[in-house]
Amino acid sequence: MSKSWGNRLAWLPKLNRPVPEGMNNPLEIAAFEAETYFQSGNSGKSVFFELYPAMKEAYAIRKDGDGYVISGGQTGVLYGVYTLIRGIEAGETLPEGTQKPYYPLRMINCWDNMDGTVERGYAGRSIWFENGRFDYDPARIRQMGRMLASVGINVLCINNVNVHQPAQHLLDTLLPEVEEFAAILRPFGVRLMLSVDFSMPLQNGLSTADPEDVQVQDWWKAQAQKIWKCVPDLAGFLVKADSEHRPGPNAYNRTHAQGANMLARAIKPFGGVLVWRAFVYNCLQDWRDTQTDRPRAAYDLYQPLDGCFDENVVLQVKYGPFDFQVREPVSPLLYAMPKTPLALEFQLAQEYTGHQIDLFAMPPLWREVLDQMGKEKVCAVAAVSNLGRDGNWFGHPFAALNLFAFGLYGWNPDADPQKVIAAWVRNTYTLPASQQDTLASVLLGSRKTYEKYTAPLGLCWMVRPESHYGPSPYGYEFQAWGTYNRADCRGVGIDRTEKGTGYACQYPKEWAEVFASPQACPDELLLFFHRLPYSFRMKDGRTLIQRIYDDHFEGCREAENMQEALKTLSLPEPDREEALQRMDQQVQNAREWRDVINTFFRRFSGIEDEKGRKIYD
Ligand code: GCW
Repeated sequence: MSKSWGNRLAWLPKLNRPVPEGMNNPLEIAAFEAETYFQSGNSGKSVFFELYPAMKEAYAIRKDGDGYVISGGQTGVLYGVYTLIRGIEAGETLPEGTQKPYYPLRMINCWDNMDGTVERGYAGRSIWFENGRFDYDPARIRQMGRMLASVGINVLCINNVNVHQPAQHLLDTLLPEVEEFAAILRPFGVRLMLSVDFSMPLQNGLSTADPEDVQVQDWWKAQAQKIWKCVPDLAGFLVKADSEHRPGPNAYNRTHAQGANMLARAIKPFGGVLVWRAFVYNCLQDWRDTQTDRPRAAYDLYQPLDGCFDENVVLQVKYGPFDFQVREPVSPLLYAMPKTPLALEFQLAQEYTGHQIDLFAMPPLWREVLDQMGKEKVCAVAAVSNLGRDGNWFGHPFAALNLFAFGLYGWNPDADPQKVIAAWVRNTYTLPASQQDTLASVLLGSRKTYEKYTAPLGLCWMVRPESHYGPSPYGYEFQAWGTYNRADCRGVGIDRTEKGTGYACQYPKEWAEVFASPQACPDELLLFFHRLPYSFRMKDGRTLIQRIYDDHFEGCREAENMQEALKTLSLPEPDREEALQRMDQQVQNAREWRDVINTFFRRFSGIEDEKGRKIYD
């Protein structure tokens, strides 16, 4: 647990007065924020508002003499104030013209359980659940609302997609408390969403949860009526069905479209959106089975259903076909569902990317994903939360960057990672310019560094099973999760081309061709698509094995360099101490990865490092 910052915001420390309890109007909050900011060191500026309710989340900012005029909808004006302050802090020019979010739904998915634990949470316990009930400090929830609004995030799903009891009661007996919680976030333009359990009718006296059963349909309709009566602006439901032992329509021989549409129809009269996750695969695979290939699963299941979903269903697809790995190709499903509204799912929680101990700034990864798939393929973005009860909200003070950046990408999916990272640094710390640049460049390179010292070239799944931190190259090899590298003395990787599992054929032709050829395939995805001998020649002339050794030595050296760079920064406490302490753990982790991976591959390949560096026996 990190030292407490009290209820400080994670960025924009100049907004140092908490929004008072009872201030429930976005315009009033906007005025309060402007006053707080312009009084603290930027005096003399006045900010006027022009309200155009029809503009909703949109806004425009113009200079007016010595001050500014912000015109927009209720929430738009609030967003406008935050954009103005962020822009001044970052030294950016004001955005010109009317600003609208590119994606109407910008969702944070919290995997919070009601016992207070957070699945894959690395920032402490849940901020709002404990002991099977709501338990929170309203002032902290208001601070969270501010943070979300300050980067334009508008939906918060508050409970784990793996719905564990008593979370079902969020939909019945706990509804008044859901509304109390919703009311705190409402003025900040944040609407709640709830994860629901598909089998809920079974726990409520029905003998089936079959989506084609009229009683089941009526039960959900009645439920929806009660729910929206209590929380009139609930954004909708999020569902994980038939995945990792969660119940779903399969049990009744129904398709995912039938399952999703039944729920969507129940909530449609209230404007609810049904977000249905596409993270479905066989998690009871036999490692001896080389035909079943987990990355194929989502496409095989959902692509034939394109066009079968109701209009208020959003199919939420993880960016890669596996599971938030450091490097995966973009999920082929994102190209294959033109008639279905899709949401792109990211994971801010660093489950596979360093547990908010190792630095992993995500914007470069998102940039690649959005560029490869085309931003218009989806109508919404979602991200698994990295928030927790820790004093600094994120465990690592720099992990705040990922939530900040996610919000900005929801508005502008063309954003440049370098600019977004620089903006976060400047919005968070007052440092000499050269130190700001140092921190920004450490963050910008952090994903590449992490990638170099962990699983090589798109191989995935070399983490320790269960915890997903630290190396275990054969840890997943004989397990049921469909996560194999099949390394042996002849080579490594799985052939996913036409001659192999055929996964590469799920892509549109231009990508299928690139991925099908080891010569054309980008180096960083080589071992995702191909099984290759250690002597394979890479584009730059190195052998595959030499590239693996080089990357691991380099990645670890880069982590050591990052540590040296961070030591030179005059960050405020407790951030400095926390960042350096975590950096120390990261360096140890990087050394462990380097040595384990290099030894693993040398043992199999029998090939020495050309440069004679230390590889253990
Ligand atoms: O990455 C996996 C995680 C599970 C998670 C699942 C999912 C919520 O290991 O903890 O469950 O993904 O996305 O549903």
